[in-house]
Amino acid sequence: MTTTADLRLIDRSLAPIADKVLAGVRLDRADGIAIATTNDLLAVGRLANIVRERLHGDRTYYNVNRHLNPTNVCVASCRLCAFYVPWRDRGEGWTYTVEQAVEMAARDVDESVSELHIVGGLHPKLRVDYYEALFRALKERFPWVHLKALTMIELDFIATASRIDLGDLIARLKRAGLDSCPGGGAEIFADHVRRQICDHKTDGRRWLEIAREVHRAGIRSNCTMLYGHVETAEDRVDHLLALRDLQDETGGFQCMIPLAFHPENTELDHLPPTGGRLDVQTIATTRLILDNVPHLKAYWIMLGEKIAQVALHFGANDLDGTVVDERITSAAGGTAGTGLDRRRLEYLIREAGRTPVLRDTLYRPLDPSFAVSVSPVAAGSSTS
Ligand code: V47
Repeated sequence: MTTTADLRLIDRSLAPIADKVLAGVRLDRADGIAIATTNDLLAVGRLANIVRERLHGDRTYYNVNRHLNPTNVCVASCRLCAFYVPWRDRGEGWTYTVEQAVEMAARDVDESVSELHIVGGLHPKLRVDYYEALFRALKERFPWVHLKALTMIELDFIATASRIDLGDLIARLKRAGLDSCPGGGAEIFADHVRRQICDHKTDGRRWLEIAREVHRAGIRSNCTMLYGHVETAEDRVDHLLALRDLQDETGGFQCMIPLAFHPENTELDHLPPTGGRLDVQTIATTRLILDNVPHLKAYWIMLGEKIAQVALHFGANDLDGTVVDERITSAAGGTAGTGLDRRRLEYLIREAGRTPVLRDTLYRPLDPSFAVSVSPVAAGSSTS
């Protein structure tokens, strides 16, 4: 059994935190700030790895998924975002009809794909009936595919634009085929940060309220944290604590995804991209503070293949999926590529010394023969 002495801490002030982690005692805000700011990066990584291996052993999950973005027209104009086209320039963006969206999905979806990840801009003309029709049409064409769709921000906007109650919206979308919700749009909950990076967006308190309603309706969701812009370590820890409180209440979050800010082509392009130290220290801090969300994703699209591999030893137990047509990170200067072959994901996991497990969206292991990849993206095509 590992003891605090075995950890050979360079930063001795981490010893009481190490004692707690080894004893399975919950960490508090001050602990979070200490682990988010210490220079003893390897100690933080070792601690997060202990928690990761306690939960998952060597198992590292990935899925075969596709992204679908029905529109990039958005009225929110977030400074952090390079994906959107503002409403006044909507002619320069795309907005698919239901038929076009299904055809876009059909380009890339076959029997190997278990999940469609569907998010888009806040388009004032796309109301509840559009999303109901979209989900029904997708389910009819691809009945085996799990629809992970609409962030808390989109749900809030669609309910308002459709002039219906949030509870009714969720119930209608669920009947139409919504299976779970992705974690985007959480950014950093602190108002002073949101004012600088996404001032017209649903605020942090409301994001949490909507997630609570989604979970109450029996729908699981993911959660995210966008880091590496104007926020402080305290803001990150407070964000994680707010998610932890809600998870204590609902148990509805299945996976957390820390998202590395990409500044290119955004209004925040004076900021540098995140460095490797912040990336892995944020993964580790997340694993240690957010102790009640089972899965932690190192999203290879945002981290790049190599940092994502290292993150598998700093607390992460999932790489996300094959994706194929990613548009949000690539618009903001992401260089990791927009899709990976399943064999490449398995290679990255094995090369990191872990055991790949093909999963569905709800983390049920799939028989590997389920998804013999016929993805058009060649193995090793990533530039990272
Ligand atoms: O909602 C936007 C963020 C999110 C930028 O739930 C940016 O399984 C970095 O939420 N730099 C979309 N991030 C991605 C997302 C996600 C990805 C993978 C899996 C899951 C899941 C969710 O990315 C947005 C926003 O929070 N974002 N612009 C940017 N420039």
